Amino acid sequence: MSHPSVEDIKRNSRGLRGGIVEGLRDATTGSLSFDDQRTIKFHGSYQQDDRDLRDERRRQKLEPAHQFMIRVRAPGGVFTPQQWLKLDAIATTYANHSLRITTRQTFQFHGVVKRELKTTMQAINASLLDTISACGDVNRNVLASSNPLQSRLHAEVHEWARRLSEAFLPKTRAYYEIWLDQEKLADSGEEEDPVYGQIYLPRKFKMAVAVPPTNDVDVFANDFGLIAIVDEAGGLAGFNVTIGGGMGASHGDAATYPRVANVIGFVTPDRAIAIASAALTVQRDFGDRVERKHARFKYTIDDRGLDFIVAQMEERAGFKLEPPRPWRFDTNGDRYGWVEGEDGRWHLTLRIEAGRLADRPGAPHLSGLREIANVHRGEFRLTANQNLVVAGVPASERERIEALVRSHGLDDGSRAQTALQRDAVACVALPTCALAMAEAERYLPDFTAKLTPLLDKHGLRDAPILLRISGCPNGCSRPYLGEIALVGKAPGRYNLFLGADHRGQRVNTLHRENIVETEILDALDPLFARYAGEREHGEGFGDFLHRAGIVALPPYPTHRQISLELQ
Ligand code: SRM
Ligand code: SF4
Repeated sequence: MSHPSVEDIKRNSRGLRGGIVEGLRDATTGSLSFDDQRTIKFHGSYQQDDRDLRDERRRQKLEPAHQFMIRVRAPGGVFTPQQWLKLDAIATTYANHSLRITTRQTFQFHGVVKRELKTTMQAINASLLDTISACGDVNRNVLASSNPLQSRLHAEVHEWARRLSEAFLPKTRAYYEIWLDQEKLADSGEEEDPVYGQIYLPRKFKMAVAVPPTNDVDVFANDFGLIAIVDEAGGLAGFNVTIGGGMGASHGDAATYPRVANVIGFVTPDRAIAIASAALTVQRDFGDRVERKHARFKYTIDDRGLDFIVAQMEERAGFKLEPPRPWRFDTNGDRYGWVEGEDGRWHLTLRIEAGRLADRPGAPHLSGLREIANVHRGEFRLTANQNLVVAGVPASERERIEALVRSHGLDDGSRAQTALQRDAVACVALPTCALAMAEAERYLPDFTAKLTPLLDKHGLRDAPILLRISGCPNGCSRPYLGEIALVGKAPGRYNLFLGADHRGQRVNTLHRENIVETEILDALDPLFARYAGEREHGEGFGDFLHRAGIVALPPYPTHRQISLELQ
């Protein structure tokens, strides 16, 4: 039986309701119907199954171990200690006893079974959070720089992430009816949605707000981005606008490729929402609604031409963009440890390996953060590098927080043996991700441990080389912005990419295809040796590989030009 297209499912879903209510009631299966598995994404949840158990259950002629992933909407990734405690309780009551910090500054729960899905959604709502639009063909969780050094600007920029998120929330009341039992209105299913209409966007749409000099949100990997420009008094003058970033690709399909965004101009803050709306609606109207692999804004821009898209945006916004203002990014990483903010409060950035918070032998991280949330009076900020900032700590409280960090082994960052280990990012992959071709999160500690002797051999223990691992080419850890990246091809086999910068402005290049761990280590060893011997002061590994002629810019359309413009 052939399934309806996602476009048809959206059109016939009565404002994203579909048959979810009935499907949740059906106790004969742990699964939802094909259509509802698509519709429920817009409510922030994915149906998955435990892939570690798949073969065994097949042998036993059981249906797969169906379970749901739930993703919270948290623009800019800020949570209160009270919210933290509630999310922690949800993780231990309904999910797999872990909280997963994502590369888009929010939490995912894994392992929620269908009969507890509604209760879990209600519990999330009771923590004054929701999951609306966390997945689906809509504007996704909006990123905001979490650099704690600039407290005043951070607060302002975080507010912009919230505004962008609110401005592009779907208008349907489906979420409230399905999950919170709110009454159906007379026009239920017929709500006017001036932004999304009935068929929403052709594909997901992502926005980020960055504050130079830190590109910790990888703004150039987003469909739409704002780069904060500071005025002479240190206030917000406005934003440079970026469009057309995206990471996803498919192995062996040259029509798909990662792309860094173009910087198209400058707007004052009062025009930011209008220009974001223009970008989103241009993509809504011109994006590909037939081939989902080709439906992201980056392809619309490359197919139609940047000038056409910008002209469309300016017409819809009702103004012309000003020329972009100068900016400079130094890094797309996080800065670990304590820093004092402008307001005299302290902020502690903790390295959380692959964003996974759980209680493991010798590392009771989930419990440790519960203890911290019990005494902390500031906020928690998640970073887009899957790390955590315990933010807004009065000087008098530092010692108490520090003691809890130490006693729960939460000082991963300072314990990491190499700078590479400390900054590495890996996507979830197995066992929950349906699309994973190889391990990522679970492989990260093993792989970085194998790299340590190599780095030591070449005196590179402290070299901040950026490693990113993804279990498949979709690129959820933004691997194409890694100086070294492994992209899963098959169990134990990866494509090795090299040569991004460490500022998120240049994508890397495929270096070796479909290789196993020993081949990866053998490929890196001589490159580390040359880097150690020939690098210039302050030169990053990726930059060195380009200067030494070891890698060239990738052949993707427009990429060369954008990369050169951003240098
Ligand atoms: Fe992603 C699909 C996990 C950030 C590109 N992503 C998925 C799914 C839902 C798999 C699926 O469709 O069945 C993964 C669920 C795994 C699991 O078990 O939890 C998944 N993506 C993640 C997270 C959790 C990775 C992580 O380790 O943190 C991130 C959640 C972000 C969030 O909170 O919203 C995550 N995904 C990203 C990013 C990075 C970013 O946005 O900055 C990208 C690349 C940027 C981009 O969108 O271009 C990304 N995910 C994808 C794609 C490829 C999209 C494309 O244009 O081709 C897919 C596949 C798809 O959509 O068909 C995908
Ligand atoms: Fe899954 Fe692939 Fe995304 Fe990793 S990159 S979480 S394997 S879809």
